[in-house]
Amino acid sequence: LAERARLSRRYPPGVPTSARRWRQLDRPPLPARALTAALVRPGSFVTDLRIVDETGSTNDDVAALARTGAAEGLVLVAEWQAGGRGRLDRGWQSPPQAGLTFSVLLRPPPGVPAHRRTWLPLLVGLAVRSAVERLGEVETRLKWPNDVLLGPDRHKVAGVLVQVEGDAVVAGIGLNVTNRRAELPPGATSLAVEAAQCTLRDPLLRAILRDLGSLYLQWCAAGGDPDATGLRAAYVRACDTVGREVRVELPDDGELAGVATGLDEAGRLLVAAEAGIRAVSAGDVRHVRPR
Ligand code: BT5
Repeated sequence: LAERARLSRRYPPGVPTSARRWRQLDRPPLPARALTAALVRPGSFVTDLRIVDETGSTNDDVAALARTGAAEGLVLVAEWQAGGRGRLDRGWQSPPQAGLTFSVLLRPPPGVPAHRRTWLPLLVGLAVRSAVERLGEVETRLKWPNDVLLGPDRHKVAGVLVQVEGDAVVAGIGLNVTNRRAELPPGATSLAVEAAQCTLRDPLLRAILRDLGSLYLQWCAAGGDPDATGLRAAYVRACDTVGREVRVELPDDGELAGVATGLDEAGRLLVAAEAGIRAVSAGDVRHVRPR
């Protein structure tokens, strides 16, 4: 009854909004006020937290806000995205309030050279991984460049989409939380499907933003150096791709087959192929498949 009363306060009768679709007792909305109180404080990494019921893509919205001069640390969370984006021409789909879909605005300081910004997708993946492992009490692996894998079949539980917008960088994160198997595309999983200890989006969002803030600020303080901060080593330890035979699909160039031997100083995957060692960057890769 209390839950029903709360929902009818949120969506009072006579408000014919699509919000009524969101009434799902097992998928409560994010508590905007409590989250803001916990995350937006003087000196915090998060400077502005906005939660909307619905949008096209949070990455598009934050990119637009970046163009108008919005400050670093702005976070936009959508309870549902009509046009969630993956890399290249792919999409990200998740039912309302089942997962976390949000974007964070970063403005790396001038002390971080542009060529080191390519570490950001990997840094964000590490932050999502550490938060999910701590709260979910599960073990995850990373698939280069930006997938977080979970469960015995190593299915994708989270994806990261980082885009550059002038001097700013938009880091988008999609994490499957209570998604049921039938609501997931092939090869995907969720924290609920894998029986993780925590399937509450509120603490998960807090933990991801805390871990992202601390990793990112350390990295900025080190001028983006991937070794001074231990970022390269941490990524390689967490990553399933390095050390494997892989096939990499390149949009223009066909396919590259070889052994992934490591990451170069820009976070590119080094693939030892017949023709020699080649570095592939996240933006140029369509797919990496372990063989
Ligand atoms: C990604 O792309 O994995 C990056 C996804 C980033 C999504 C977030 S949500 C908030 C922010 N706003 C946005 O518009 N985007 C970001 P990629 O590596 O290209 O993988 C995309 C592929 O993942 C798709 O082609 C599907 O096969 C698969 N996919 C789609 N929805 C999924 C889901 N919920 N869980 C797992 N895989 C999914």
